[in-house]
Amino acid sequence: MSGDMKLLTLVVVHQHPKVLLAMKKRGFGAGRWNGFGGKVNQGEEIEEAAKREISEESGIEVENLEKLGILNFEFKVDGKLLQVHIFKARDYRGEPKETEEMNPKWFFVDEIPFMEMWAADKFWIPLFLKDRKFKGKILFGEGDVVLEKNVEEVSSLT
Ligand code: 6OG
Repeated sequence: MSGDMKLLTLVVVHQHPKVLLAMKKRGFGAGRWNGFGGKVNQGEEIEEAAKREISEESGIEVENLEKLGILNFEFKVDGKLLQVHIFKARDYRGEPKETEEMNPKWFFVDEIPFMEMWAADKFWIPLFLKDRKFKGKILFGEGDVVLEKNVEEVSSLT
């Protein structure tokens, strides 16, 4: 992994036929619906970070996470590199509540608001919904448009 690649987590709760997304109210990706997540801290396990972030951002606790994807995002404008580890949660404890960072909402899987989400989401969410594992790389340009994409199903993420 390159030196300045940031490691991030993303958790989507999937209770078919619905998924739990949240409107990001501030910071990176504000104004878009997304799962919950954030930066992995120094010395922290990735899965541990994912559980911590969903708890901080929504008030719910998740125990069993299934890692389904690893995506590398590159931003042409500033050279930023992100590696996002994507997890599915099927069950949780507590009730999702609005926090300073996120406002949660359930969506039917056929009503996912892709127009108000990161532009690459439509390439991996269909795999996610089918419990398929995937890896990929996406290059974003000005205005966060997708310039290049390569997302593929894999048999194992390791
Ligand atoms: P904080 O910087 O707020 O965490 N994230 C992305 N999610 C999607 N769906 N697409 C992207 O394409 C993303 N880039 C980052 C990872 C940022 C949160 O946003 C996610 C984290 O959950 C570029 O701590």
